[in-house]
Amino acid sequence: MEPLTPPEPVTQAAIRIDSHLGGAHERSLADDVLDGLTRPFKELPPKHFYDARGAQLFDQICELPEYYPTRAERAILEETATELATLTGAAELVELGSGTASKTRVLLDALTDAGTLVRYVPVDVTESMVRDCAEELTDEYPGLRVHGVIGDFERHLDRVPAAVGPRIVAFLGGTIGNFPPGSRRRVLREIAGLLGPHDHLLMGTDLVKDPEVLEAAYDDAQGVTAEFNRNVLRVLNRELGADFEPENFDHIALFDPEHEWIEMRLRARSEHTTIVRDLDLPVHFAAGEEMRTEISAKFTADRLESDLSAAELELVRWFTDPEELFALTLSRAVRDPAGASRTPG
Ligand code: AVJ
Repeated sequence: MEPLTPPEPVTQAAIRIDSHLGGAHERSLADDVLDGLTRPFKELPPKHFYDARGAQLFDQICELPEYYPTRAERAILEETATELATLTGAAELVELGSGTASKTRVLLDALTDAGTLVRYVPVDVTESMVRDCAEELTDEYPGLRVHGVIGDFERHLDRVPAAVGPRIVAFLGGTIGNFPPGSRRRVLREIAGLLGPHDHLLMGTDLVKDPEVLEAAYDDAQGVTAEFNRNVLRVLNRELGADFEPENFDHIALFDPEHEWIEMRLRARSEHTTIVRDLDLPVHFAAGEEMRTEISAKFTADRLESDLSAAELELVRWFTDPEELFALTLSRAVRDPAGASRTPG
């Protein structure tokens, strides 16, 4: 029998989960559909790919031979985790878009070995992912506290709890590339707002390379990415009572060399009109009409540094894999950005 311990002044459960979705999230899907499908060039934002099936398909994508980013990023993390733990002394890892947290363990291991780890804060829109990984990680890392935030990192970053010590905010996988340049800088500025003077941002970004390699990564031979792309139509059918026939759309992935991003589109095979019942919205497609479903920006070191500095972030370290496919960067908030040059000594 365990002896009874006296009650602590504050009891600290290992897991706490806050949910900020519900009604507001559904509205954002409806708003995005209304806004995106009534334009001359139709467009849907990529965040709506990730229902349970979409999240599963994305996990399958990460295992595909053509999809190198996940493997490259993991290799860099494995190579640098010990150094990251030393550089940051982090007590806390906040992970934006945590998903299944599979790469997270590499960092949690290094922070455990360094003896600094106290808490993990996963932030993700997929509720089941946050709950499952909280259970698994508190089992795997005795003494670890998990404070999950179910929410959208474009809207709920202010719900991230106050830091318990030096913090790493991890934004892995290259997801920052989903934002076009203007909103990318806005998102980075908001993330910078999570960083105190002892904190760091650890961000993964895919790099510009041979267009054939890029396009293959987004148009795999097995057709998993095509299914992932069409899945967004299934989400609209279920959530908004639309009547899309996903098989009536072809998957397209193209590298745009001017913008340096991959574009995914769905191309209507024939002329038709879909009704989005919950919005009373008829949507007409011409034969061959294309709808943009994702951009995935590819970076150069220069472009990344200028995006970071626009968000008042400065690069501390740049890590890449031997083939320079992918980059992992550690940065911190610029201290006193306005008055820095006037401060003596
Ligand atoms: C999760 C946004 C990083 O852009 O590579 C994978 C999503 N789309 N295959 C990416 C994705 C098609 C992925 N991110």
